[in-house]
Parts: sequence; structure tokens; C-alpha cells
Amino acid sequence: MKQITTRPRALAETPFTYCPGCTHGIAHRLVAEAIDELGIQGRTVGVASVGCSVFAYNFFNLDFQQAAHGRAPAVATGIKRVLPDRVVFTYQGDGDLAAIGTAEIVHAANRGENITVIFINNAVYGMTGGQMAPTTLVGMRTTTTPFGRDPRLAGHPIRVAELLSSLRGVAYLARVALCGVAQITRAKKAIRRAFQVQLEGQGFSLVEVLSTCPVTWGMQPVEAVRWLEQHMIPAYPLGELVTPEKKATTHPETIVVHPVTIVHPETIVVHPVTIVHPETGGVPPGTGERG
Ligand SMILES: Cc1ncc(C[n+]2csc(CCOP(=O)(O)OP(=O)(O)O)c2C)c(N)n1
Ligand code: SF4
Ligand SMILES: [Mg+2]
Repeated sequence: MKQITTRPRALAETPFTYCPGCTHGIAHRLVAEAIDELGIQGRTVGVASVGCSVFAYNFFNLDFQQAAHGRAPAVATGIKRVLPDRVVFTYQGDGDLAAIGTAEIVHAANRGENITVIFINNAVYGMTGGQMAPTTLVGMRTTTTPFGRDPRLAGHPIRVAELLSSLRGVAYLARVALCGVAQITRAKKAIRRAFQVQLEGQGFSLVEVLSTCPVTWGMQPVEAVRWLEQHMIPAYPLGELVTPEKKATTHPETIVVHPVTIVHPETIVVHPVTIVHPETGGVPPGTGERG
């Protein structure tokens, strides 16, 4: 029989501890394939987080560091700054990244750390029994929202990709979904692109991966994939939010504040602010000077 696929070299020959039908396994495979294709296995360092993917260090044939809950971006920052020739990525769930680790991810992205983040959004805390996460959909039942998430009590779902897309340190940001061959192929491309952006030294890259947790969602695996398609994608639109090319349009302005002159102790003259285009150095048409 003709063999049409093999285990990626970056994926260890170890049984996963994920539940049957869980898409963490697919995400692992995509990350490993991207690393193989880019030929970076020998110089890639992963940072595992807390959650069902806590054992990621066992599942990849890569150097790995375990981080405390939510702190993976800070740990990855340290590794990348000390070993800038390494390719450094974190693998984090939504409880880890968007709840306890909100500060770490926002500041790592804002600093433009040249690291890659693989963010698994399955709308719950899977490992601890399916409690509400910041990403839980409005009306979605979890063990801590048995009547459905009520935004008046628990706020609205946090759209991490949109939230981070406003930060200037972000070089690449995409949201993908693990449902069906076409979407999984796109997910792989985005993950590969994120690593590529890091290899080019462009700055922070993140791929938000919409995933399933069939066990705590109380669904069969196929039903969970359909639910993801029908309910998660409308709430979390797919696509590339930031790319190095789009960034020039998303953040076209550098604000240069001219020095303040103190004329008299009580009269402070603030010189006008000039908006300068980072590439041309010119003032963008129609913007002029803002006082
Ligand atoms: C400081 C701290 N608080 C709480 C926990 C308990 N805890 C372990 S995993 C987890 C949730 C993980 O959910 P998520 O990051 O979404 O990953 P998933 O299991 O869904 O992939 C929590 C709250 C912990 N280990 N450490
Ligand atoms: S609890 Fe959910 S996220 Fe965790 S391994 Fe099982 S299906 Fe996957
Ligand atoms: Mg989760």
C-alpha cells in the first residue's frame, strides 16, 4: 500500500493524552509540520503552558520549557532575548492566555517580542472540567455558567486577535479554525507564516486557533466540529488581521511630539504634533499637523 503521509519529525512518537476527537492533536501536528518544512527543528524552543496541553513538552521532538499558568509569553521573551538565534514559540489555551495570562500576552505583543504564539481557543477551561473562559460564547453553558453565559454578569467574550491587533509590536496575527480540510490547510499556512515572520525578525506573531473540546462541551467529536463551524466562527471571524504588509496601513503613523518650551513659569507652549509616515517620512495626505 502506498504511504501518503508520515509523522512529522518534530512530533514525538508518544501517545497523546488528549481525549478522542480533541483538536489539540491536530494543532500539534500542524505546528510540527510547519517546523519540519522550515527546517528549524534543531533550533526551535517551545514553551508549554497550563491546561490540557501542559504535556506538550512530551509530544514534540523539540527543546521545551514549562511555564507557570499564563506566564508563557514572559518565559518565551527571556529565552528569545538570551538566545536570539532560536525560534521560540508558546502553545497556550484560552484560560491560560486570555484569563490568568492577560497581562503577559498584551505586554509581550506590545513590546513586539520576536516570538510566535499558538493560541488554542476552545471557549472553555478544558483541563479543569469545562468552566467558563473569557472566550466562552454568550449563552454557552459551562460548569460555571449552567444557564448560559450572561454578559451582564460575566461580560462579553474577549476577541483576543482583535484586541491585540491594535498594538504596534504585532507583525502577524491570524485567526483560523480546525474544521474541515480547507480550514485546516489554511490553519497550517498561517502557523507556517507566523514562524516565517519570526525568522525574518519582524516581531510578534500569533495564530488564534478555534478548537473543539468535545468532552466538556458534552458532544460527539463530529458534532463538536459542526458546533465550532456554526457558532464559534460567526463570533470569531477568521482571517489575517495583521501581516507585515498590512501593518503599514493599519499603523501608518508615527507621532513625533516636538519639545515643550517653557516661556514663563505659568505659560507652557506645546509645539504641534506632526504625524509622519514611517516609510516615506512625509506627512500623510489630508492629515496635516495636529496641535
Ligand atoms: C495559578 C493557577 N490557577 C489555576 C490553575 C488551575 N488550572 C489548570 S488548567 C486551567 C485551565 C486551562 O484552560 P485552558 O488554558 O483554556 O486550556 P484547555 O485545557 O482548555 O486546553 C486552570 C484554571 C492552575 N494550575 N494554576
Ligand atoms: S478536556 Fe477538552 S481540551 Fe482537554 S483533552 Fe479533553 S477534549 Fe481536549
Ligand atoms: Mg481552553
